[in-house]
Amino acid sequence: MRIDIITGLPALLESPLNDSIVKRSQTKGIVTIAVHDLRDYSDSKHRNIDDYAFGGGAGMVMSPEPIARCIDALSEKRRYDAVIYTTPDGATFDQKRANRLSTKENIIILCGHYKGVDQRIRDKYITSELSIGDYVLSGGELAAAVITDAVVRLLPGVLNDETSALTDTFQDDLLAPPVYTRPAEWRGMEVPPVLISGNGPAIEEWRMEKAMERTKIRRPDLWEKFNQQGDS
Ligand code: 6GU
Repeated sequence: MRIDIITGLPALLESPLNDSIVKRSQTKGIVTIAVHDLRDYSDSKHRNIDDYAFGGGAGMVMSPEPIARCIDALSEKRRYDAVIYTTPDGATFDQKRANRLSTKENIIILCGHYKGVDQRIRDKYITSELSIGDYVLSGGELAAAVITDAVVRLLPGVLNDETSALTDTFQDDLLAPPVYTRPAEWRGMEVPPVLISGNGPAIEEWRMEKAMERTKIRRPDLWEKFNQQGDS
């Protein structure tokens, strides 16, 4: 898979993409992530990428030309399956969307900034608009890093058995069960005995029970969805 991220603030993406699992999957050649500095596509002397909003009002708007140049240059090299724009007024990103995106070959993520991009860019280039939740960030870079991380860890070969995405919270509409590590007794608190029983099926049953209990209490919305699976 290839992910091209277009941003006015490339430094914000540096460490999230160059550490841990996302870094390792790039080293392994499973994904190529390229960050493009929008200022490199500016036609102005001061490398401006934004301008005043027509009609007035506070806040700058990202200019269309640098973005169009960047997307056009990329599109000459390969065909893109999706051109995503990160914006608080987009559809909420979730595990289902992560799963879907992980099957794409080439995607572009355009990071929104200031008051957003000129609407004509959204009309002409963008295939989907994504938000990572109902709160406002200073820019779309952190959202792009979140989306990239969630997608990359699903790619075949990125995770091993121990970190398998199959047991992730949300993958089956259930939260993950509690986990414990050594020591078995710590500051007077003990690990649930079943986990050190060696009884595989009993452990699985315990984990399922705890996952359901947690989901029911913490996320009644997910619990309802879980119970509707298999209905109809
Ligand atoms: Cl994608 N961008 C910004 N600026 N704020 C957000 C967001 C995106 N998702 C949630 N809040």
